[in-house]
Amino acid sequence: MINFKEDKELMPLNHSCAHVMAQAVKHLFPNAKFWVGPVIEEGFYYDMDLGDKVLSEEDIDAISKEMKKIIKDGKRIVRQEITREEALAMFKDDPYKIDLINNMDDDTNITCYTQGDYTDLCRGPHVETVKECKYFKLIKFSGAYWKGDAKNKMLQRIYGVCFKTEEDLNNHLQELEEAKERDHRKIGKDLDIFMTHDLVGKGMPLWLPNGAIVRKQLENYIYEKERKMGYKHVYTPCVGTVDLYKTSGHWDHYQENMFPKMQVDEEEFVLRPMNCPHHMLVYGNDIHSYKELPIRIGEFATDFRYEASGAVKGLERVRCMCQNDAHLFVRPDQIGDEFKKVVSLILDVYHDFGIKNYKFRLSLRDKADKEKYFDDDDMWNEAESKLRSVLNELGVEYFEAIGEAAFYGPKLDVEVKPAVGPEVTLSTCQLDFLLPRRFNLSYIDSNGEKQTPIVLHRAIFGTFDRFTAFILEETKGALPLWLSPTQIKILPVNNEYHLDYATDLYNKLINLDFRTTLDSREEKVGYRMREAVITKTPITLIIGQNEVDNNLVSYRLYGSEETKTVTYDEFVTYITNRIKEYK
Ligand code: TSB
Ligand code: ZN
Repeated sequence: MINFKEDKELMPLNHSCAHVMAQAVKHLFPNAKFWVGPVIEEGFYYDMDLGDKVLSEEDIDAISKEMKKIIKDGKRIVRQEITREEALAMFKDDPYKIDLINNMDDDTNITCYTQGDYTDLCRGPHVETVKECKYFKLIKFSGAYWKGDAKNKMLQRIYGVCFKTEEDLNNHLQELEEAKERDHRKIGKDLDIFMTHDLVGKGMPLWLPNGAIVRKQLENYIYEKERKMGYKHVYTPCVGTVDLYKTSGHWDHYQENMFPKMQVDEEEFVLRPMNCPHHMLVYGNDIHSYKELPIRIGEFATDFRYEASGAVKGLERVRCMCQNDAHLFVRPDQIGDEFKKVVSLILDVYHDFGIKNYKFRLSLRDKADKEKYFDDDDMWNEAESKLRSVLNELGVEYFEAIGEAAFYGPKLDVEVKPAVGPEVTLSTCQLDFLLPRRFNLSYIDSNGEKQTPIVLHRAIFGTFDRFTAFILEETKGALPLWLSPTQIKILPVNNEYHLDYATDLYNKLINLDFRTTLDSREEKVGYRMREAVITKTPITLIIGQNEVDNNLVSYRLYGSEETKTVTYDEFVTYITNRIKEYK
């Protein structure tokens, strides 16, 4: 997808188109007041105050029409430099623009751009005439709080895109349509993976039976891998006291991302946003010798985070999530090895899921920023060079992001691109030199002295929520056999002659733990087959006379028109192998 903000030609074009849109709005709603109309990665938008008016589809159509008129009229876009006083006078009726002007630095060169009867305060750049904005489309509209703050007035926001040619616009609209089809929110609904309900709350999805199967498979899968790597799994409560989070530092540094505290008797609790503090206490429950390290404490742990209401999105960004979390307690000489194991596990998992479109981002500190980063040059230098050398050793491609490290240490994130919206982080591995100190953790070294361990925070799936969203989009809902809620659907061609055999088959497959359903509705087999395709069932068994007479199984794979006929044993071997290979 194009990034409008970074495209040298599309950026000014979309900027001008935002002005044309504002002009059209002003023609239709003369009292409209305007806040900001920037170019963003996905095109442009403009936020405006239309009084009590809430926009409808019809309004958007009317605005589009008016824009076309303005564009046809073809006025030039004229730039003008003005003084602060002139600007304040020019926009005296628009409190939003006055707010912008008042917040500008004294030395700002204030400019405005005029086309016909419309002038906007703006830094530019713009195209020459509004004529160039011919190939545009208003994409969507929504409410948006002024300055993104829920305490402020809700403004109306309209999003759009603009291109240089009709062909580019049409291609883009088609891509958007395809992305919508691939959006996990649509697939999740179509396949009954999850639902949401106002009575439960924003960003709090409910996993339906089909989704619960997928999640359980993911849990079993990663649990096995982690256990083989020596992880010990725990269960800890999804609340902690305020004091716990004061000890960890989250109370001071992470509070804006947390749900507010609640009082129970004399204790003050918060819903936990992270599991690290609990795991620190688990480690501290015993005295440890250097020989025991690394100690790897894992948990499928529920966390709550206050995500902005405009940011929550399906399963991808939620307020109640379950992390595939672990904290690895290591000695300084074990950092490299342990980090390598985590990266190898990430690669291994991505390979099993066939995930190819991702980027590793190594987040390092900005040496000049002594405020943001915990001050220990030797520690940082050593840690960063260790992480780098492990990545090079593994031949992993990555990019470095200076100034993106956490306060407590460098980290490695895996970035992926969802069908709709900006990139998100899936896996993460974060080095931490501070938290073990805050909790006074120690191990006894070979000289009998107390030392402080170092912690690696890591989540391979990130959260089950986000990972499921991602995998639904990657597969367009056609999940691999081992993950699919229903693996096999059996269709007897004619119940009178084939149902007994089909039922027998069904019982045998269920006993072997294959997720099987029997569709013996009195509908034509073609109709039932089409439905199996719509629900993206990986394997459909078609049982007719030949199968009954010769004790055979005929099957069709999702996405294929071909029917294969084999013996029951051959069929079981085939699916068993496919599941083993995560195919
Ligand atoms: C890895 N303490 C560490 C942990 O030990 C931690 O919490 N790291 S995190 O903040 O980066 O979160 C871990 C992962 O959770 C992220 O990599 C991301 O994949 C996922 N995640 C974060 N916020 C959300 C959210 N709102 N919805 C869904 N998943 C999320
Ligand atoms: Zn953690």
